[in-house]
Amino acid sequence: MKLIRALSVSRKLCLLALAFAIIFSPWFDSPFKSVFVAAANEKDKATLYSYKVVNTFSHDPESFTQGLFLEDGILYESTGLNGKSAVKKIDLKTGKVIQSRNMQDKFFGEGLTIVNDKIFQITWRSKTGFVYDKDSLEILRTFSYKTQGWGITYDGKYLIISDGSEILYFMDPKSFVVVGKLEVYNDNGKVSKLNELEYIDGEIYANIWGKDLIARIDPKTGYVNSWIDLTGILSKEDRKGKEDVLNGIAYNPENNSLLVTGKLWPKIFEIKIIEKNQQK
Ligand SMILES: [Ca+2]
Repeated sequence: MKLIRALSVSRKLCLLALAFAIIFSPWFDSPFKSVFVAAANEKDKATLYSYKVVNTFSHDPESFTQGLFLEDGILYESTGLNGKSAVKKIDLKTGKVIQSRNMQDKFFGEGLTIVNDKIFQITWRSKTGFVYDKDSLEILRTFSYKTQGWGITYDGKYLIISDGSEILYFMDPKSFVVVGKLEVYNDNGKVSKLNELEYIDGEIYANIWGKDLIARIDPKTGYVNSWIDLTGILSKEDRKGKEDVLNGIAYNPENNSLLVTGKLWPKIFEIKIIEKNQQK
């Protein structure tokens, strides 16, 4: 299914767009698609970026990181695992937990993002999302969705949710209606296992589950414009044996850097992106 993100706020138009996509989805899976992808290759080949660590912060090695967001020097982190899931506010520089709210054992926390004065958090298999007051961490309401929940970010208008596949879902943050879906692909076909997300300056950044790799996705087409290869970022010395995969991207607008960490990683890395001038 190709881009069917409905831009109109009119529910009627959204429904029409969805109907259009459903009707024509087989057509988009036809050879026309490969022609389209080939054309995109000629114009815009994915760039491979590397990284430079500019700062290192401590990270709780017991935190099974699922979502990360930075605002005003405070790191908002969502952690997973049943019985260990929580939403935390952390002083980035000291690593000290300022405030935290544990989730019920039945919930496995996943991504989180901030929209104005509210925190939006999703869960893995419960099809349940939570809206918290950003200051008090009180639960204001819950919402539901039809897929698994992996990552979530906000583009200024819609929540964008990943479910571990190649599809990103665009959801209205007030009505919780999914207004569109985006298939993510590159020159080799669909790009799946999209996990933690961060919307930065007109692009969607996504961890690829199981890899030290971030895709930078064009939100209009779903095409992966470039990759950030984070291979080796957590050194052998920092690996004690139980660290899991990269799974946290936050953006620091103060110096245009990224903050990245992983599940049970002892460190958060502040990085600058460096072009490798290589093709993926
Ligand atoms: Ca994030």
